[in-house]
Amino acid sequence: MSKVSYIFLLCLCFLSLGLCNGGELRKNFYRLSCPQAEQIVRDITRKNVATNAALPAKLLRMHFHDCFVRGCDGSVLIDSTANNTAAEKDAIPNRSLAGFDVIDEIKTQLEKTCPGKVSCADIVALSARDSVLVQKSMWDVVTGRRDGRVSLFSNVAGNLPSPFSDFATLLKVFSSKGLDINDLVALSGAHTIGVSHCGAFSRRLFNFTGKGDADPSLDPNYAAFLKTQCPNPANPDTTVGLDPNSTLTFDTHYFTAVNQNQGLLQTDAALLTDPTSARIVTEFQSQAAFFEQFGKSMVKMGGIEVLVGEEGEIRKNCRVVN
Ligand code: HEM
Ligand SMILES: *[C@@H]1O[C@H](CO)[C@@H](O)[C@H](O)[C@H]1NC(C)=O
Ligand SMILES: *[C@@H]1O[C@H](CO)[C@@H](O)[C@H](O)[C@H]1NC(C)=O
Ligand SMILES: *[C@@H]1O[C@H](CO)[C@@H](O)[C@H](O)[C@H]1NC(C)=O
Ligand SMILES: CC(=O)N[C@H]1CO[C@H](CO)[C@@H](O)[C@@H]1O
Repeated sequence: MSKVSYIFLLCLCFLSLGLCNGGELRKNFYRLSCPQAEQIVRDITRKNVATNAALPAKLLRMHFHDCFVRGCDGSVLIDSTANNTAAEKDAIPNRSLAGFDVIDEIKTQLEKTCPGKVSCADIVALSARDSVLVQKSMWDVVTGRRDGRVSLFSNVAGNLPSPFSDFATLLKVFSSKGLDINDLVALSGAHTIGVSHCGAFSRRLFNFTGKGDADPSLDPNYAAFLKTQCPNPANPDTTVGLDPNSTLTFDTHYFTAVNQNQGLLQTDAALLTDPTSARIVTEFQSQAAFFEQFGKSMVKMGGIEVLVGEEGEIRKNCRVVN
């Protein structure tokens, strides 16, 4: 590369601000300060997954929510207090987040082993990776994130995409985080595990276009099945698998389902409404293609607007700022 184009790229990098912050993270950040850190996270995560098969979906989604709101700074973990009665956690899209107890268990052990060294934001990033059980780790988590001191309900709207977004909106939200169309489709593939409450999609089932019908882009048999699970009005506690026939396995089945008009959320279905995105959905029916891009996209997502160096703090308790 010529010197000029190198400098140009460097400038581009600084200009795009938050988008390049992930570059300051590195592999094995805790090699000297807490050599056991990654092993402790992995052991406690795996121990909990062994008795709770629903946990990987919770931890993966927690990392997504953390990164999209104020960057991957652990702000999603902070509890509301008398002084800040509306932390991120209490915003509506967060309602069904879970797994906070596992993060606490990991943090407690890390504070015993190497006090004040390992950030909550890194714990979230590592445990998201370690919870997803495939033959081998799908990506290397770079570490060195610092914890934020702010968590606000009011930061959630606009940063986390709503499940009713159309394709253009999804792409816009992802672009604003430095993520492209490949990242959008690959990361949506996280919906190959986990569940959704009826409220996130039931409007697709009843009177969708005002003619008493279901969303015409939804497979009619699947819509009929969903109506049996989520009658109108639905029980607010009922959940349905995001990937109809394989909720617990991290595989490519989500893309098969989306391609057969069995994407559960409007945003899953929306991936077929753009030709490029639709082509990528088809490509990701290959496991090698999906896993490779998912790993890359998770690393990119894990670098969104991170705090590094002397920024932020290392929280002692992930639920409260020091
Ligand atoms: C593309 C935009 C996205 C939208 C609109 C979206 C929306 C949703 C909604 C509404 C639910 C159901 C929540 C509930 O009712 O309990 C959900 C679940 C989930 N999301 Fe997403 N999501 C998106 C992207 C992502 C990304 C990027 C990831 C992770 C990389 C992710 C991981 C998950 C997981 C694993 C679940 C299942 C959670 C569980 O089983 O408790 N999602 N998502
Ligand atoms: C709440 O805010 C007040 C005034 O800023 C401060 O004096 C007090 O220590 C805070 N309480 C907590 C629990 O942070
Ligand atoms: C369906 O939507 C239309 C248009 O908004 C409305 O006039 C009609 O009353 C709705 N039907 C039902 C059963 O809610
Ligand atoms: C899921 O299973 C049902 C019943 O076996 C089948 O009709 C449906 O097509 C399957 N969906 C997908 C996406 O494979
Ligand atoms: C507004 C809202 O539903 N907030 C919920 C967010 O999640 C926490 C923890 O699960 C609930 O206690 C809140 O009620």
